[in-house]
Amino acid sequence: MSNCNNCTTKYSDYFSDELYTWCTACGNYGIHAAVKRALVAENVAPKDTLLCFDVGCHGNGSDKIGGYAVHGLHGRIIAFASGAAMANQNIEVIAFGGDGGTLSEGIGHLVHAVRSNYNMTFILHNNRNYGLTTGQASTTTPQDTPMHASPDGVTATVINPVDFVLSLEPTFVARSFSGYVPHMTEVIRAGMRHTGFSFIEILQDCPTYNKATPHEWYMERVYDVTKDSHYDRFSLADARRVASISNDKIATGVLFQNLNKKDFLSKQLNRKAYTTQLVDEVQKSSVDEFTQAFR
Ligand SMILES: Cc1ncc(C[n+]2csc(CCOP(=O)(O)OP(=O)(O)O)c2C)c(N)n1
Repeated sequence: MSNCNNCTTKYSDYFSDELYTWCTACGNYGIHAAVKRALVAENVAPKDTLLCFDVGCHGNGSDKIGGYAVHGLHGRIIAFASGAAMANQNIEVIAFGGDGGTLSEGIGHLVHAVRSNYNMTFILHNNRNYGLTTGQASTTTPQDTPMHASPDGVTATVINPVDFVLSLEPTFVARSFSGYVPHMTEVIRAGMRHTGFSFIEILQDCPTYNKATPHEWYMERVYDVTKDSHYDRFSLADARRVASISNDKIATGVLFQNLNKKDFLSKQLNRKAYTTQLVDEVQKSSVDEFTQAFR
């Protein structure tokens, strides 16, 4: 599985003994497998990884994978993860969020993380609904689809996450499908290798609540646009042209990359002289001592 010569990280290093609670055929299983494969292929040991989960069905996977993990507040995981990535650039920070939490409650964090170009990878689990709270419409639910709490459908317009992020001058935008583990793995690896904010949308199966666009619907439409030799992933115009999710075709792959824009920390002139990480510079004290004051 790994393609480096001196790899020491094994797939089993990311195993967990916890019981999965996701529905049968949930896309989260495939996404977890791809994340583990990507970490192993990039030879990142669990001790060097921080996996940051938002609240949602996907977030309930936080203890189903080895390594350091954080389960944050709904919609706020990008804020936490970007801070962690800046505090210690020696760790691989990957954050996960649902379309509900990321594109409603937390949309401001997404906007500013893209603009700031924090050096981290963000994986959007786009199952086109609020899954954990039993299938309410999110910003990516197709218009007029009957959902829990909106049986007549919602009339608000839909956000296309890739199109939206492309409007913010991003440095890395990719898309994949939860039914295709090897493809997700390669896209996630590319995102991990990119310096800056890597935005990856995974179109995620939700057999329980997303009846409008089931597994077969995606299977018939997804294709890797980057296999086309005319496609230029450094062209914003090319990416915007293929961003839409039509009833016909859905482009996947690394859709856009800008290698010329520096990440947030590299642009901080006041950090130029430092050889240490931010985390080395804070005064360490016991949390116990701090909480004593409130007991
Ligand atoms: C600030 C806040 N708002 C709402 C909730 C309730 N809540 C918890 S999980 C959830 C649904 C999450 O949906 P999504 O982010 O799409 O993730 P999924 O469950 O589909 O993976 C909601 C609304 C909450 N915990 N905190």
